[in-house]
Amino acid sequence: MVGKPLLHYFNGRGRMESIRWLLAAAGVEFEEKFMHTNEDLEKLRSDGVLMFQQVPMVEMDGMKLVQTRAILNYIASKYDLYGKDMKERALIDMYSEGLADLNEMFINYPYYPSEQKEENLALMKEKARNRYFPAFEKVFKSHGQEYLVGNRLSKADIHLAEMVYNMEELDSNILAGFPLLQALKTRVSDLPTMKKFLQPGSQRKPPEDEENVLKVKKIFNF
Ligand SMILES: N[C@@H](CCC(=O)N[C@@H](CS)C(=O)NCC(=O)O)C(=O)O
Repeated sequence: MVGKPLLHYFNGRGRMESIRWLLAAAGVEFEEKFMHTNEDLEKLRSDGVLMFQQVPMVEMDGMKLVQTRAILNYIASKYDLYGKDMKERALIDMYSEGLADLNEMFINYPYYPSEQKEENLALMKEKARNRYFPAFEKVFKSHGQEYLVGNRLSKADIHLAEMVYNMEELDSNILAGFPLLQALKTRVSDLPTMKKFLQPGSQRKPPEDEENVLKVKKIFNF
């Protein structure tokens, strides 16, 4: 029997969180091995299992996968969350990359010094409200379907739902004026696999707090 995917990262959201969401959506159970210290990271490096000396790393199907997007694409291909043809895949990639740009801001902002943190927070909310959310609302409006591409669930829907959750944590009113994004959020949250993942105390990580930020800074020496 093939074992569960094993996720190597720190015990926080960061770049691994989208991987957790996608595995959950696919109904795949996974295990996690957390790095708590810089020694834990150095141990992985000296074991030679991190191709570019970086995490996330996911052990899956006999591979030791690195590079977040490569990992996401593998999971999406394997669990049929990547469209039915090249054109659908191109759209899914386009939407996912837009969300990855916003996610990059989301991942990084907790680690800035407080003044810059406030600036980045404001910029990120502005971009969500005025650039990314209107673009996705327009996609739904244009085709009137339940999911972004091909009228069936894809990785792009999962990344979008994750981002909606993230942004709502920062501004509970951010979905005002985006009824179709609200509907997507509900649809994804109601998937049986996501219900389990999203319930309190499940594998969804809490927001990065100051204590975790300090721990992460120590792990990566910055
Ligand atoms: N492009 C890579 C970036 C990975 C990355 O920057 N990982 C950070 C932790 S979130 C890391 O390992 N930093 C240590 C380093 O770069 O030496 C990906 O998407 O996986």
